[in-house]
Amino acid sequence: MSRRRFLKNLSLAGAGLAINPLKSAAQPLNPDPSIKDNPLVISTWIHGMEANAGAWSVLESGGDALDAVQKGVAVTENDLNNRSVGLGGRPDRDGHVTLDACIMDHDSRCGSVAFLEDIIHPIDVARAVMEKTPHVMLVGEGAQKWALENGFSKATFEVPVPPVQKDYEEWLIKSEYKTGVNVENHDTIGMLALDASGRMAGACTTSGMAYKIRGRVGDSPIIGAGLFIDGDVGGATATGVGEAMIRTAGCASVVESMRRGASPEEACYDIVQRILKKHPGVNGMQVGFLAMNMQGEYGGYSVYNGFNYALRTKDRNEMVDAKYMRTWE
Ligand code: SD4
Repeated sequence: MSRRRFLKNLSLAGAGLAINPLKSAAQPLNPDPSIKDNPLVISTWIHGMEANAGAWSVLESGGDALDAVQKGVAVTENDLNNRSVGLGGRPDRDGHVTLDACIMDHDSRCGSVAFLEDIIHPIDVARAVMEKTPHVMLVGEGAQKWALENGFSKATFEVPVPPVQKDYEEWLIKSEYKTGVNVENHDTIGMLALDASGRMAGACTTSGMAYKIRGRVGDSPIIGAGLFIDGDVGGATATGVGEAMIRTAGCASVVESMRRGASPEEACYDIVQRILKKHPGVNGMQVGFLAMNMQGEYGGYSVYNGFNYALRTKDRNEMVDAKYMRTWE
């Protein structure tokens, strides 16, 4: 039934009813669900390979999915050469690097920080918010104050890091602002892991859009937008232009599609379709989703070609190309 629904959607898209037919390069959905094999971990983009290695060190010894995703994405946060995650990221238009992150587990426990400055590992603060406060989300000055009172410290190096500061000063000359995450400009890390005991967790962390308006927060720290886990169903995470994920409650929608019987790939396809239908303004902007169900099936789908994700199981350690709706010219 669900297969028929998706095939029907595809033919509607081809007939130009759902999206611009000239731009469409919709790829057919995988007829065979991916191999069931846990523990496993998937994460966005090429830096996911190293992040997965961090997560795998926890998963392979029978560790908990929550510890695995925290340790995994922290690897990317630590990489000062990454321009969209952690303190090596690009600043807002006023020159400040502001970080967003969240974490969620099997039992719907979650923690989040947004608009956080000068802390190397926002994902650790997000987990601490989850475990030590009655709240889900802390932002800005308050989040930093709470972090400093709870054992975190400020980075002792220069932020933005010098090459980023140099780029920023060049950018200031024109101050041309594009709310863009296109195929050349992306890097947020979203990660989903299923551990040997069948428990799932996810994490997402980013420095957000380069040169954003000061105070802008994207989807990545918003539970249901950039990340969502439901231990009865599965989980999803996202990368790309966060406004599109927030408007559609993107990752929560993916999980709800899986709850109704869609495979992870079908569920990601479904939300990409909805975003294209409701937000024609995503032209030229990348949006990609990853999903995994509790059976260990996984998949991804994006607006444009070029979105890939890192996969680690006991037999596989590789990049996988996500399916996509349109080709980037
Ligand atoms: C945001 N979703 O802040 C993030 C940006 C991103 O790859 O994913 N970049 O909107």
